[in-house]
Order: sequence, then C-alpha cells, then structure tokens
Amino acid sequence: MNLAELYRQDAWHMRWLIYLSFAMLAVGGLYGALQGLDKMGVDLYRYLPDPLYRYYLGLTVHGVTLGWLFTTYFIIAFLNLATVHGLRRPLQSRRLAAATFVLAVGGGILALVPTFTNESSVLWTFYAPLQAHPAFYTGLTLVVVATWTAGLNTYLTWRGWKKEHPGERTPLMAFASLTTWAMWALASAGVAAAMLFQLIPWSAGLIPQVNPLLTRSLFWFTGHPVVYFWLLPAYVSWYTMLPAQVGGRLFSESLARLVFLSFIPLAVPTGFHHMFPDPGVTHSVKLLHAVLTFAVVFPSLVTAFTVVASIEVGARRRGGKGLFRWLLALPWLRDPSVAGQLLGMLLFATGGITGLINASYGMNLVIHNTLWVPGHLHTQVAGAVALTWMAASFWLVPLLTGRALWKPKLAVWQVWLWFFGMAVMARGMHWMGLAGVPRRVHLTYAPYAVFDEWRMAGWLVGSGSLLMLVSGALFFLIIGMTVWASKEPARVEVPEAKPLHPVDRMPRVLDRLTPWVAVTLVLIAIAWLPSLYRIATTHPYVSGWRLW
Ligand code: HAS
Ligand code: CU
Repeated sequence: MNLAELYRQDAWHMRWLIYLSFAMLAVGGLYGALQGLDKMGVDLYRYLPDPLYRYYLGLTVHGVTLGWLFTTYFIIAFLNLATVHGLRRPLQSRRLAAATFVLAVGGGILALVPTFTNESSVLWTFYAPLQAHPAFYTGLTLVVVATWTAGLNTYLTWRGWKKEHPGERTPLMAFASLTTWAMWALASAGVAAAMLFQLIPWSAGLIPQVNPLLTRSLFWFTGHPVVYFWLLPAYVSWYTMLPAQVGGRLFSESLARLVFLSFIPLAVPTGFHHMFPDPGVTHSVKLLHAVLTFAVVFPSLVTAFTVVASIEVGARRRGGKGLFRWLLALPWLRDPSVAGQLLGMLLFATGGITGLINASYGMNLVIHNTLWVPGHLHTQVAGAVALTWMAASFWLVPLLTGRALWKPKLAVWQVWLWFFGMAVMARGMHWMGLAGVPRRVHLTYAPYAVFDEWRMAGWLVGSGSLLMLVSGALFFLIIGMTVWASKEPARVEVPEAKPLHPVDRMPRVLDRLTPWVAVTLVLIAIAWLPSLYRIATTHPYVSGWRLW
C-alpha cells in the first residue's frame, strides 16, 4: 500500500479532529483576548449578552476549550498519524477510531453546553466544593475515555506490527507515540477516580458530600502529567520530524528514546508541586514531589541539547558556519513550519526557567496563585505546544486534504506574530505576578486593583494578547483558505528524520515499556498512596456550592 492511500484510510477522523481542535482554539482564544484586556483595565466582557459576559463562565470556557479539548483532539489525530506513518500500517481498528471520535466530540459538547449556560463555571481545574452540572463532569470523563480508546488502538496497531516483525526495533515515531499513551494511561487514573467516585455522583445528587482536598489532589495527580501529554506530541515533532525539515539528522536516537521513556516514571509523582501552600499534605511529601520535579526537568534539558544539535547538523549542511552563526542558516523567514517550531522552542526555554522557579518549594510561595503562573503556563502550552502544532499543521493539513498551503509567506508572519504576542503577554504576566496581582480575578472590578502601579505590565498583557488575537485570525484564514480555496495540489510527505549514526546496538530497555511502567507504579505507590489514603480518611466531606 502506498503512503498516500495509507493516510487516506484513516484520514476523515484525523482531519475532523484537527479542524475541531482549531475551532476550540478559536473559541478559547477569543475569551483569552478578553481576559488579556481586563489586565489593562479594559472590560469588553460587558458587551456580551448574558450569561456570556460573566467572567468565570469565560475563564471556564477558555480553560476547558484550550486545556482539555483543543489539546486532546489534536493529540489523538497527530499521534495516530505518527503511529500509522511510523509503522507503515493503518490503525488496527477503524471501529475503535470511530468510537474515539464520537466519544471525544460528544464529550466535548456535553461539557461545553452547561458551561455556556453558566451552570458549570468551575474553571478547568473544577475544584470542589464549587459544583458543576453533572453533564460537565460526564462530558470531560468521556473525553478522557476517548484518549484511552485512542491509546488502545495505537497499542493494538503496534501489536499487529510486532507479530509481523518479531525481534525488530519499533520505529521511533511510533515508539514515541506509544510511550506518550503509556504515560497518559497511568496519569489519567487520578482524574478518572475523582470523576467516577466523587464528582459525578455528587453533582447528580447520589452522594451528598465530597472531600475537596481529595478531589483536588486527584486532580493534580493528573493535572501535572497532563502538561506532558500536551508537550510530548510537540517533542514527537521536534525529534522525529523537524530535523528532516531543516535537512538535518536526529543527533541520537538512544537519547530520544531515553527522554520519552523518562517521562513515564517521572511525570506522575510530582503533582503536589501545584499544592505547595495547601494545608493537609505533609512537608515531607511536598519535598519529595519538589525533588522529583527537578528530576522531570532532566529529559527536557537533554531535549534542549539533542534537538538543538540535530538542528545544527541541518544548518551546517545548509552552509551554516561559526559557533552561533549557523543559526542564521535556518529558514526563519522562509519556512513557516520550521520557523514556528524554532520560535516555540525559544518560548519553551523561558518557560523551563520559570518552571524551575515554580518548583523551588520556597520560591513557589512568592508566585503561587499570582499572574506569574499563567505567565509560565502560556509560554509552555500556548507558546511552545500550540505554536509547534500550528507549525506542523502547515504540512499536516495539506497532507490530509491534498491541497497546497495557502500563502506560506503569510504563515511566516503568523508564527512570528504569535511568538511576539506571547513573549510580550507573558512578560507582563510575570511582572504583574511579582507585583502580587492574583490570578483568576476580574481585575477591572476588583476594589483593590491599582492599575496605576501596574500600568506598564498590564499594558504588555493586553497588547500581547491582541497581537495573538490577530495572529490567531491569520491562522484560521490560512488554514480555512487551504482547505476550501487552495487549488494547487499538495506535494508534501510526512517529514521523517533519520539518525545521525546508524543504530546498530541499543540497550533493549530503550525499546520496552514494561520495566518503565513497573518503576512508575512503585513511585506512585510511594509518592501518592499514603497521602491520598490519609486525606480520604481524615479530611472533611462537604456539600456543593454554585457561585456566580
Ligand atoms: Fe508547569 C504550573 C513546574 C513544564 C504547564 N504549568 C503550570 C500550569 C500549567 C503548566 C498549565 O513546580 C498551571 C496549572 C494551573 O492552572 O494552576 N512546569 C514546571 C516545571 C516544568 C514545567 C519544572 N508546565 C510545563 C509544561 C507545560 C506546563 C511543559 C505545558 C505544556 N508548573 C510548574 C509548577 C507549577 C506549574 C511548580 C505550579 C505553580 C503554582 O504555584 O501554581 C519543566 O518540565 C520545564 C522543563 C523545560 C525546560 C526547557 C528546555 C528547553 C528546550 C528548548 C531548547 C531550545 C533552545 C532555543 C535553547 C528545562 C527543550 C535555542 C535554539 C534554537 C535553534 C531555536
Ligand atoms: Cu505541574
């Protein structure tokens, strides 16, 4: 079977998941701009009809559409493609792929309807005792189930491949997808338990009370590793595709595998770093999570080295010279797909530094619950991850539709504008956070807000978010015109990086998941179970509140 036929077999759900993912980006992005402007004292919310003007409704739509839906839809489609391409084999079960699609989209609709009617203004973290409509929790749970069916399909596809290729090493692109699903399967257990045993029955009136500290801890059991569930598909692109796009080679396949595999044990036992100032968790457990957070930085530091080295190989092959001058040989202004990913990396490097500050137990007390944290998270997920996905879609959408990218030059502008917008906005957010401005507050109406003191910082947040709004609009124009109006046939292939040196020998443990999953289970047992048990048995259970 030739490759084009291979993608077409599974193309409809990949294509539609990608379109829906971008639709979520549009909805969430619009509310994002309103929030950004609020930080400079400009309230455009009040022009929206009731209940859409309500701040916490908007913030919930922003977090749910972007954190849960934009990400999940894109990840399923992109990892499907990486698996299918890596193994040169269609997905094992078309029925399972269709079921995944229905669960993901149906779940999203179920969660969003009660959000738009202001019955679920509980933000993306849905902390109890704030109570949402049962459909909200059920919908998000179905989205998580969709990730499980997608992961299962990848696993079955790999098993089918393995039967026909006994003793062969799994190709990197597929292996990286498998490790991402394995990490997520373990990570998602926390939120699934919170939903099934506490939040859904509680919101449906089947149990009268829940334990807020327990549901919150279970949220962060998943809520930290979910950020690597967002990040790893970008890593799939940086490691296995981008080097080919710049004419380079993957510097080391063994290091790449080590990075993906390390996220399995290290992603989950770190979640209490979101609860450093919370009562009810012992200091020793918090310290353990702080130390393990520093450990999970390691694979990203290795990534900084490996990916930049792979790109450097490409730049030197293009004639780049000197210690740093080779950077100029990269197509920063010519290839939007490459430029977007490089700019995403630059943002990611800044977010890595702020992440380390957050993780430093003592320093966390300075920034926790301030606008600093949205500054950090935007450089990571809305910067590195979203920019990488937009950049990848410049070859992905042509590949899946057969239509050439509409106006690549405009796409270069688009990614640069997003980068600048994000850099400016995040700078302002970090600044406001250090000045003590709380996150998740409608500042225009906060009686203590002193805009005079925050003028410059707030102006950066507002103007940065406007630049991103313009860039987002350009992105939709480019993708929309590619899909509907581009007449030229696409001549694209999945970029696939070859390793710099032939991989003859590699420790077997770098081609296996079981030992890594086993270590993870031990770490989870140490880092989570005693605390969860103690919280469940000693902390109070309370009834729900609906505010706003
Ligand atoms: Fe984080 C809060 C710590 C990574 C997302 N984070 C958040 C929240 C989100 C989020 C959404 O310890 C807020 C949740 C909420 O609503 O409350 N985070 C870290 C650490 C890392 C980290 C240590 N975060 C991420 C990623 C995210 C993400 C990735 C999304 C995708 N984060 C925290 C902590 C908090 C937190 C605390 C809680 C704060 C609080 O108090 O509430 C690390 O994994 C980061 C490692 C990254 C690096 C960067 C490596 C650089 C690379 C690029 C190389 C390129 C170069 C460019 C150098 C070490 C790979 C030059 C070359 C070219 C050729 C271009
Ligand atoms: Cu975290």
